Amino acid sequence: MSETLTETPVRAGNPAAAATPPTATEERKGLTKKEIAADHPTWCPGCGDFSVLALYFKLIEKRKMWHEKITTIAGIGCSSRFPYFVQAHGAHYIHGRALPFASGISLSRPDLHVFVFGGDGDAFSIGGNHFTHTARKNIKMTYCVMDNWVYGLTKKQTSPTSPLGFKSKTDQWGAVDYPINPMKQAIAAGATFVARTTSTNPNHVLAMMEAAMDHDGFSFIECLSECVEFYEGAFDAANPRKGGMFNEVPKNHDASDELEAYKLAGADFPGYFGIFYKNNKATKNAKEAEIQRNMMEKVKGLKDWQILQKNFDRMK
Ligand SMILES: Cc1ncc(C[n+]2csc(CCOP(=O)(O)OP(=O)(O)O)c2C)c(N)n1
Ligand code: SF4
Ligand SMILES: [Mg+2]
Repeated sequence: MSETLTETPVRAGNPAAAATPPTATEERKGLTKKEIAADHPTWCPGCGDFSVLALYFKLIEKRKMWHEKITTIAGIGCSSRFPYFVQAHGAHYIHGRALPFASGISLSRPDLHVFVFGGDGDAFSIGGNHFTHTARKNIKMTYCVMDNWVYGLTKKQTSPTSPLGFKSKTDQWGAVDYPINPMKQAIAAGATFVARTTSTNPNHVLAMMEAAMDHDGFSFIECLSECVEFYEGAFDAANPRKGGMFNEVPKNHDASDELEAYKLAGADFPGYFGIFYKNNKATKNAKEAEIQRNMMEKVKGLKDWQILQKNFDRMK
């Protein structure tokens, strides 16, 4: 993201303002972790979500971002409490509806980067359709799904990523529904950046967040984040400290190859970690900005009321 150091006022929907280069001579410093941390997180001790939050702070500090250039959006769930803990603009929105809310911000504020955090239930159950459409429209934002394979906030129901046989309050005899594969889902839906990481590998989480933020389009990260309360040990097989394996995406993987990415996504758990897929397609943001530029050209020199009148005259 090259605009993080600009102080140029940007009017909503004014693409010309967004193109203004950053003021490199600016003396204002970026935020420190201390400045960006709000309330103490209310998560259970040991929850994987702590690590994701700490790395988000690190990202903000490392990339020298300012309050007005960050916005943190979430739906509902333990993971979706995220924006409460960030001392910047953000919203804890409706369950499953974080993406449409974030889309509005992204499309009207090209000068900032929108981050969305949430859970597997929020993303793939109630928010499943929003996920598909935001991905296919390639709306610029970073969506980090903190996948714990369970509904944590509501105390252990089966989620769309819970594996077969998982015993929960909604499946007392073990889950019978086939789980979705978030990586396959994201690739198939048209996300232009698809990565996978795990909260137990901080350097890797930070690297994925940075790469996602720098991507001009809809960037999706599946971040395994253990719910120590309702699904303890779910990701041990992906954690070398617990005897598991952390396999990075092979060095020779061609991330521009959709089919290859899909194959990687099909590997048995713990699978691979890294960038599976990356494609530089035009964003909806860019397309809408162009439409707006053309429109502004057509009405050049006219006052607002004259433009309005022209529209009403045309509708007659
Ligand atoms: C419309 C609506 N339906 C259901 C709920 C109840 N509810 C709150 S969070 C949640 C699931 C959370 O699971 P997930 O998104 O995986 O987040 P986690 O708590 O695991 O981080 C549900 C079903 C709600 N708040 N709103
Ligand atoms: S219930 Fe699970 S997901 Fe929620 S805060 Fe506790 S450990 Fe984390
Ligand atoms: Mg969950």
